[in-house]
Amino acid sequence: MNQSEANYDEELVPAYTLPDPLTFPDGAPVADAATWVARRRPEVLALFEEHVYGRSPGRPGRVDYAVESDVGALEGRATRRQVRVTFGNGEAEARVELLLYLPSGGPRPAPVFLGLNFAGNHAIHPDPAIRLSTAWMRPNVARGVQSNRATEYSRGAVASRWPVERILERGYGLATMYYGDLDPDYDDGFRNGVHPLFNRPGQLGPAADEWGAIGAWAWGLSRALDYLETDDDVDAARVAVMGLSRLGKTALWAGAQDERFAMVISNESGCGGAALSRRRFGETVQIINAAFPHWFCANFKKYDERENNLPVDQHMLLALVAPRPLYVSSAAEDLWADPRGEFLAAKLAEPVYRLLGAGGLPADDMPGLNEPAMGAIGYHIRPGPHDLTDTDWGFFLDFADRRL
Ligand code: GTR
Repeated sequence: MNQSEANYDEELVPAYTLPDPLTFPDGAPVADAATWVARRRPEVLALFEEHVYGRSPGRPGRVDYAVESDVGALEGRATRRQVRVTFGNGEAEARVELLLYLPSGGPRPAPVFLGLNFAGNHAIHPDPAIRLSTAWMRPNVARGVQSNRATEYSRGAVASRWPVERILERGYGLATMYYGDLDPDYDDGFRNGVHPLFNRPGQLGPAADEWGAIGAWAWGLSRALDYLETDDDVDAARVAVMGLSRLGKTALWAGAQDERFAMVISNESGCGGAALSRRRFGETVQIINAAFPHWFCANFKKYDERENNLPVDQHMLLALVAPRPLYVSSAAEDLWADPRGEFLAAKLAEPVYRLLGAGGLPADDMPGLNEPAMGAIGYHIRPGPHDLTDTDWGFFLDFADRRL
């Protein structure tokens, strides 16, 4: 099934009943905040681990940071740090490059946006000092990828998605890593990236309830936060984790698991991200598992064409972020990601936010284009196709000003 064959007709969305985040499997209600925190939240998190993303390990046995810092980057606007992070377990090793910009003359320690990128750190900005990634990349002529490797032509190729100067002017830092450093985005049985660091003796790949690629990318976001906690110029208690599309799914999963993230932003994360699976609008569980068999845990394939059997739906993933500020954004032409399903999931996370005394999403129906609603939960839909744009960032920055 391809994008043109999916359902985009609201009339053809099947009738469905969603599991209730505030009801235990035996029908008992989650009556108060303490019960959510102590019993229901861990239960819901475990359901997502077992059935959707797989369980992830903790920190590896050995982590080294090699830090190179320049206080005069971007014509004096920024301090640029490039951190080579090496993970090891005595046998296997994996290397990840973290790029961090902090605003010169801004508040210290600085709050930071953290997000994975699709095309290598060198592609987010033309800054010639950014190390050119040597990692495997998906083929992409427009981004100057040749034989699965970046070239000089790749520098700044996705700069439109990362308005670095604007983020710095608003007093925030930006930290990013190439997602392929953590796990190259193809179905190879998890022989590369960080997975092998955690194989038990004789284990060749993850069990059916163990992490896939999204699990590994989200794990990497937590490891980036581990580094940020060691950096005195970063306010690690004010890190917003964000991402676009598959990396938006990843940001949500990272924010759900790791409560150190102070804010979570999903940009057009769609199926397996912010969108309700049971709506079967645009991309479905079956479609995504067929196209990307390595993203979720193997158990998730049991729900191909059987969304109603899932013990969770994606509003419950969003509820795991509560009471921390959560922002969900959609694009009007990005029907594949089901904007209405993303809005509804954000709205349906609200009862958990309210139970925790955090407020909610101040919109009863989908707001108009470029009319964000911002409470403890924020949402916007902007015109245009699937992308991460200046408009999106403007709203993320406003939301962070209010809530981070
Ligand atoms: C698509 C996929 C989406 C989304 C997107 C992306 O092919 O179907 O779920 O993740 O890729 O990450 O760009």
